[in-house]
Amino acid sequence: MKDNIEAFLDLVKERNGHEPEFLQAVEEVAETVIPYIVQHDIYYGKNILLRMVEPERLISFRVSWVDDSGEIQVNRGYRVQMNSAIGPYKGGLRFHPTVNASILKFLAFEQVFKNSLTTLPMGGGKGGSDFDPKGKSDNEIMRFCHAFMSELFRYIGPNTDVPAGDIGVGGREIGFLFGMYKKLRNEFTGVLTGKGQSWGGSLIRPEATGYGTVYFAKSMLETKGDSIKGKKVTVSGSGNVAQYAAEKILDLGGKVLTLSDSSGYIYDEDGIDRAKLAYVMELKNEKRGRISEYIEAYPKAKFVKGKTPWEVKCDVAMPCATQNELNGEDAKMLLDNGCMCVSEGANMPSTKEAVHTFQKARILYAPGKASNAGGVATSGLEMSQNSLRLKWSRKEVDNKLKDIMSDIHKSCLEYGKDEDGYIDYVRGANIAGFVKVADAMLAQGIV
Ligand code: NDP
Ligand code: 2IT
Repeated sequence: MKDNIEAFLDLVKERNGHEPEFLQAVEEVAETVIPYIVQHDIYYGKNILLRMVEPERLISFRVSWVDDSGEIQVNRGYRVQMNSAIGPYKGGLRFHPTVNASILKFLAFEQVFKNSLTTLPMGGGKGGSDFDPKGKSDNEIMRFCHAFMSELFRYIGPNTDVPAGDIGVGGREIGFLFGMYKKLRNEFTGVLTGKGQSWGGSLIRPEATGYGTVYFAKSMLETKGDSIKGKKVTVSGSGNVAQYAAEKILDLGGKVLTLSDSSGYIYDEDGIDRAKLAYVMELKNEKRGRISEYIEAYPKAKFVKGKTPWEVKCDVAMPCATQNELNGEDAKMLLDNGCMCVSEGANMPSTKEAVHTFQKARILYAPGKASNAGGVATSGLEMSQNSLRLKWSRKEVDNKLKDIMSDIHKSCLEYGKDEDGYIDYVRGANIAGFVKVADAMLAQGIV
């Protein structure tokens, strides 16, 4: 078995050796899915995984725009169309200076499995740009988004590829992107998700990733007869996912101790309650400030510069910022401090060492492709509403989101339960996600 996995990874490394994040994501899938393929004749010998690691299409393009001082800026735009076996490509756009082909290929690869898990008919894709939105005026953001879409529009469409938000892309950016797409195509379609409520957006989409991550943690805790109530939770990030994870933790009676951004974390021993969370939402979403400003409003809390929240004692940890933000040392600290559950809101926030540390300690650990799938699932619900030309109520969407997260949890149990009862959510999510896509690929032949 080891030989099979190594031979496969050697081949992937030969072709993508300069893409560490992509290789990390592929390795995790290969380690769990290849043993399953070897045991199942219908998948064996068909090079299905080798086909899945090669994007169906990778588009890279120039984005030129003019900043407020009249200077011409040039950024690089991308869209990775990874797999369309079970539906149109679907996945977010990330605007962050670190964006490159490796990061977007890892995200697109994860997205294929995640979207398959949602039970909805969506293929996988991801895109974005190395554009840095920090410190840009609204007008600069608009000009960049318009320039970006003036090229991307050729490759997407409501039945082809439906982008959405990710780091650095929220409601404001989706509005500008949609506006340019509509103008160029002269069509009002559901080509993007995360739209505003008055022009085709779904209720609960902004909340969905964070809520879903907490619903998933709830399902995990229930396998131990436990709940979120009374739990001390450390959350990283302070963007879209972190904010709504915090809100749902409060709804379910948990205590939120931390939030962070790329400068450091804040620790509020008394808990970040609803009023404090409302302050954070305004600070981050309206004023576009830094999390360190929290201590000006709440001086009893402390700001720890340049560090991540994993040194704070907690029962449950929810990394909701970015990839590889929680390493092996952090995992050990969490375990030493009694952490019993990790539900990932971000994509691949735990390094390989951290994942193995959690699994060895047999705590409840869910990989992002399972626990953060609520965001894209609700994007799928937005697409359905757009096709039907109607709008479901908040309650309807939230109930569907809850059902989907519970179905994802069941799929993980189906493929990830060990004989001694331990649930390997990584194996469960990878195999369940793989089977649906692989079956569709087999049915459609070698294309
Ligand atoms: P936002 O842009 O709203 O927020 C990102 C947060 O993460 C900010 O607090 C940001 O801090 C922090 N962050 C970003 N890069 C780094 C870094 N290199 N080191 C430390 N902190 C960092 O993005 P989202 O909340 O939407 O996304 C967060 C994570 O969740 C990402 O991994 C994304 O892929 C994933 N995700 C998002 C979904 C969605 O629907 N939006 C769905 C599923 C997953 P700063 O302001 O300092 O950059
Ligand atoms: O990583 C993700 O799942 C997202 N950024 C959301 C993608 C989407 O299409 O809603």
